Amino acid sequence: MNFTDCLIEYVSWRTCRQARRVDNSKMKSARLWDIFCKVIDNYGDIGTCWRLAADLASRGQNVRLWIDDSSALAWMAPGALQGRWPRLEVLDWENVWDSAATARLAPADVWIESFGCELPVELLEHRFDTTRSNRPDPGADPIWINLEYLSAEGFVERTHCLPSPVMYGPASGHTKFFFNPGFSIHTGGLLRESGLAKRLATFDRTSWLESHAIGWQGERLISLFCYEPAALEGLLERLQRDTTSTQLLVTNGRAAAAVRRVLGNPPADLKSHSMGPSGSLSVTFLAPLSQADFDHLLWSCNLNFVRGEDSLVRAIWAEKPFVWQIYPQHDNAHHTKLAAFLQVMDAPQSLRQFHQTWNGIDSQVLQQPDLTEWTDAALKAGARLLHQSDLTTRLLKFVEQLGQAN
Ligand code: TRH
Repeated sequence: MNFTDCLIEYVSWRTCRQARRVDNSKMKSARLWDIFCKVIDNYGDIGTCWRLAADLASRGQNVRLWIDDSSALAWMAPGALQGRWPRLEVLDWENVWDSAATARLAPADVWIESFGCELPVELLEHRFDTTRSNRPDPGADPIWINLEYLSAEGFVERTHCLPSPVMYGPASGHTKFFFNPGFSIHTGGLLRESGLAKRLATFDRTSWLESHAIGWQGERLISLFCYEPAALEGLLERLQRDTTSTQLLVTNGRAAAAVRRVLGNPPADLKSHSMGPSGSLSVTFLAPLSQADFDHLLWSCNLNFVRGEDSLVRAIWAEKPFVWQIYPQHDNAHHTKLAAFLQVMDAPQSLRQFHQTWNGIDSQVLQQPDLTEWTDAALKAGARLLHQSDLTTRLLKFVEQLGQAN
């Protein structure tokens, strides 16, 4: 496709997008979705893809999650690898490359290519190569969605839903569509499953803490999910000196390793540690939690430190104050992304300053958290966002529109 063709396609798509409404009488209720996920590092890619897969399946869609390293699902979504989640199947990415295995599978109605993971050539050949005898029905090409990372920056609205024509390779001439998660009604929105409000309203903090063997005497609880912030030592010092006693609940993995380093690398089996005058700060190291229990952790705490995009969204829905450590990028692009998010949050100055220091954008002594002001900001932003429809609802509608246009 040359540049003029692209332009024509773009203009006709924009016009179409403004004019078309979903015809509910023609709505296709259940589709087969392939979600493709490559784990780069950390848990964000798999965490988001699994959450989307589970949410789609809970709404009656049939979903296959293709993933190159599914090991984290063992604790993040117990039963997922054993096929115990209805309408949801986890498949090994390596098999996508095996055209014989792929040919045996029913062709999907929708492809979700997550976070630029690039679909394997063999799969594209199988689906689009007109010379192949076993090619699935060419009239039923998949609706191809490019799922992007969450951001509050301006480009998210501008590029949401835009077509991205494929210019070369076996899929040349076909079109993917951007789907951008975001914080406004002109974006793809935020993942929020249907039963969340009810779960939150009936949550019992005391029993959850007991069931996880977290001894709690009514002290302030703070959760810690982070990378290796330079200000971590400053946080532990500040909490020790505070007149209010605190229990810091440290998540498994990089956060725990970072805290252990500050504590001088105590034995690996140390589960809790007290510091400061008369134990004003106690540190508890947690086992890996399921995504549901990760929510419960956030709901139990008076302040949550989160990192990456998926835990950020869960912190917003938790109705508690939170601090975000954004995933750092080499060119410091995350500074602009963080500023855009704080703007959307309408964050007070004290919270903006704390984020600057926590994210290493400045090297000030870490400030005193202002939980009253931060709680107010978190509740207001959460309430604003709750009024908007969730990501899966918007995605289903978008796919429906594209399906009707075909
Ligand atoms: O793990 P992350 O830092 O993921 C990051 C970011 O998404 C980043 O943008 C991306 O580029 C990079 O990965 C590759 O943070 P995130 O996004 O919050 O994902 C964490 C997931 O892990 C989330 O789904 C919650 C889940 N989780 C649990 O289920 N149990 C746990 O005990 C913990 C600590 C996390």
